[in-house]
Amino acid sequence: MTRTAVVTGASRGLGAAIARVLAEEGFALALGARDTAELDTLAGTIGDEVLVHRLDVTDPASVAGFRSAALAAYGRVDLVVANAGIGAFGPIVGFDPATFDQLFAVNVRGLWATLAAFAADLEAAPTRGLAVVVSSDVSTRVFPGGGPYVATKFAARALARTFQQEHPSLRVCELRPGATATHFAGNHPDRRGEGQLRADDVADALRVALSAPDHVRVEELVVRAAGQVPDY
Ligand code: NJP
Repeated sequence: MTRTAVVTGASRGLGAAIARVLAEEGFALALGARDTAELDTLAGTIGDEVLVHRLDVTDPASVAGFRSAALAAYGRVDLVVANAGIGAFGPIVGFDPATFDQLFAVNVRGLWATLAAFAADLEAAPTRGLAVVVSSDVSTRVFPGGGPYVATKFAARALARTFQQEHPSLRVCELRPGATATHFAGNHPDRRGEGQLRADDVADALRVALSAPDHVRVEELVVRAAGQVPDY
């Protein structure tokens, strides 16, 4: 039977690139994001077994609806890619409170809601369930102007690791991209600097975790552009 993957934040950027890799690897897909027009366009280019569903990870009912749609279509979930995320940067003093709340609503509460919604399905999967948490290379380091965003990614790492401890039969992989040319934080994929990855570079790295046999857990993948000055 075909393995099934769900991807949050699949309408563009890393989520869309990961969806393409998963389709190549033979997964049936359920793709979620708020922009269903972009999802439809993507689905039309990557294969036949692709379900698209409007998803806002900040809304528990929306996450539940996404799960129901995936299960109705495929009856199983082998892989969850919790990728939906937003970025905003600025010093702690003067940071906009509404933006602060939105960062945590999407990057932390949305991640929690996604993992919680699909935990039992991953445990019931015929293969050893895999949860991929897209955090960041800044899930273990800080920099001035990164405060609130970086805090969400430290939190994402904490949730990923706790989820692994609470579900030892599953495999949790924290995917930690460095700067990547996407629409993230008002950037544009066409403006890729030397210190930036392509979304495809990050998605390709995930193949290591996807191809690992059931008894192997790839816990963490950190991917940075060779042109990025290392800052550990
Ligand atoms: O960004 P972008 P990336 N509910 O803006 C979706 C992390 N990361 O691909 O809802 C559901 O091109 C949005 O869809 P839509 C980053 O923190 C990146 O770079 O239609 N989905 C879109 O598909 C994030 O966790 C860099 O607007 C929601 C997607 O999220 C992940 O990579 C570096 C949503 C964002 O696509 C993907 O970001 C790094 C919601 N409420 C970590 N809100 C980097 N690019 O440099 C947004 O270290 N989305």
